[in-house]
Amino acid sequence: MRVQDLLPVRAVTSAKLVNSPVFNRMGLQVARTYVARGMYHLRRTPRHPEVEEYVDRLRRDGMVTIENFLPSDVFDAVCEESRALMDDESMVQKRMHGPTHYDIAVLNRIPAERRSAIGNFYADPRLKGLLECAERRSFEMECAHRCIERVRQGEETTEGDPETELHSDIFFSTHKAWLYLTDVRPQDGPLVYVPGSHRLSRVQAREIYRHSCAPDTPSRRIRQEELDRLGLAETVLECPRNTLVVADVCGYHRRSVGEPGGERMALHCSIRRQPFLGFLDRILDRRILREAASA
Ligand SMILES: O=C(O)CCC(=O)C(=O)O
Ligand SMILES: [Fe+2]
Repeated sequence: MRVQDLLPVRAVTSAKLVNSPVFNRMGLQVARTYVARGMYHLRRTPRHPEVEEYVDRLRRDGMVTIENFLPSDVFDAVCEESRALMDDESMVQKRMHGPTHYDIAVLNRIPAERRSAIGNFYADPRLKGLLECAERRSFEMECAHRCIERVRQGEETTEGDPETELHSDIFFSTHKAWLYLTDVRPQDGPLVYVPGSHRLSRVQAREIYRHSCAPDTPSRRIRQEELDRLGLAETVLECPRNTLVVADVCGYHRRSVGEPGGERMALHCSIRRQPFLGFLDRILDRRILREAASA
């Protein structure tokens, strides 16, 4: 057994669940959730006045969209570079999520000279500011999971795309961002988010408890009945190209079902820091930065 699989280790790290029916029945997952959310709110937020308005919206709704994020010449260069990389089979990792083709090109594996325009997006101080305020901590963008992402809708299969079920990724505030490089229309399977679902309520705590006692999937699936009780509703993030979306994915979301042939492409970025032991991130980050410097 690996150290990270031990119960006491899982309990204090970012593991989605602790695999102990006994401790979960005693309320461990609910306790982890309350403590992680409490610690999140107690952390001092780095100051980035230039994105204050967006951070306020993100705090209120759990998500924010910013249209025309990049100047058009920078955006065009980003699109051209991204297309060339996604057309190069040697750069792309392909996966199927049920009928959905999910292709990514991981930024750290792309030679620096082939991602100079893309690099401008990830180095944009507004992106870093927004994510740091969202996470309430500072970090280096190089340590986030960054990739070019292409989501293509395939023909219906017996097995559905699990991402199309409304879910919460994880029990603590964790952020994902997408800069859409293509217009996102209903047939392209836009992201759907439930504004306000990132706030922990008693109704949610009860559902978190129920799920932890008999987890069918690591990321909790949300039933319509729960939304009704919370009085919350879904928003479909249909949007024009060059829109930035940042979402707290402990809030409820899903990928909507598009139509075969529908496609969307984005520069994606996912932050998953430790909810309790921030120093572990700093140790890992140092290693990532060292490796990047020696590559
Ligand atoms: O593809 C999407 O829009 C969202 C998929 C999802 O659930 C996630 O990235 O956590
Ligand atoms: Fe998700």
